[in-house]
Amino acid sequence: MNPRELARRVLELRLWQHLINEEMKRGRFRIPIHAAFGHESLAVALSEVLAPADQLALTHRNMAYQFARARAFEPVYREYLLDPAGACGGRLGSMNLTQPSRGIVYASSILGNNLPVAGGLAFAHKLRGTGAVVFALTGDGAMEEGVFYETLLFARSHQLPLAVLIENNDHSLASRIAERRSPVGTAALAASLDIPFLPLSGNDPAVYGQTLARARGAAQSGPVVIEARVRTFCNHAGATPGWATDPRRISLSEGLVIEPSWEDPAYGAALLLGGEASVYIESLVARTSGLLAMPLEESCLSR
Ligand SMILES: Cc1ncc(C[n+]2csc(CCOP(=O)(O)OP(=O)(O)O)c2C)c(N)n1
Ligand SMILES: [Mg+2]
Repeated sequence: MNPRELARRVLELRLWQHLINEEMKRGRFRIPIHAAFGHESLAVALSEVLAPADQLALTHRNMAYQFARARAFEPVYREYLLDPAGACGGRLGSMNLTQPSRGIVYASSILGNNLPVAGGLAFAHKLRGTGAVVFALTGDGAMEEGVFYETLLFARSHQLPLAVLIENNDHSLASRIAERRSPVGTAALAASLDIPFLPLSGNDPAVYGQTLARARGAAQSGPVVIEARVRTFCNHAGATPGWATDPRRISLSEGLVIEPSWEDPAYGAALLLGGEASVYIESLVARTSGLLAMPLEESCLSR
């Protein structure tokens, strides 16, 4: 996919997350929802490299992947409203939302819980010889669960087609890694198990796509570990109902870009698209604004 199309997708995910966030701030949802502002380049790139039979096993912070796979705002939004017209009939909400026809077969709020499930799925693919790869997402907090190591060991022992993608945002709830544990050299840990390791940083979806395609290729003959440095722009959870101390500072009225730096995927995407960015976003807004409880402010389109 060409870089401009990738940039459009990144902005699409950013806009849709903003729309959900604005609705969250207005108390529209009865369930906790974790925004993933800052994870858009990863989600776009991973979605691009998935082959039709590949599968995704996600974490609690799965919004960017849901939108990337749905390629539409409404089914995910309606699911968050627990509307029967939602992506899963309004039965799964956010943290467990799956879209099996789009490869998302599992998502869990229990840290680390998706890893052995993904290992089992990969085992099934190996036994059946499907050629598919399972991608399991995890965080720098969730990788502290013992099952992270067990899954890698099991996957390596059986040479399973499993790609474990760590989204390292240096946060588990409000704690930084240095505050809560010793550092883990993920590359060295993977090497100790004879598992290939690939790092990601910089938020260029084209570069991410190339690396993830390499990871996918390698995973066809055994597990791989990928670690992405990511800045999550919403503290722990974004504007989650019931999270009393959430600052709820992110606002669509200040534009799609949260911070003019390469840590913000929308910054690079908007820069690449130039004047086309606002025209594209306007066309997306025209398709979604009728659904929302909130009025959309004109100002968000011009930034
Ligand atoms: C087994 C388990 N322990 C604790 C929690 C509570 N909890 C929810 S999210 C979270 C932090 C997760 O950090 P990380 O895996 O890095 O993901 P991030 O939120 O940073 O994307 C914790 C401790 C949980 N959901 N499951
Ligand atoms: Mg984290």
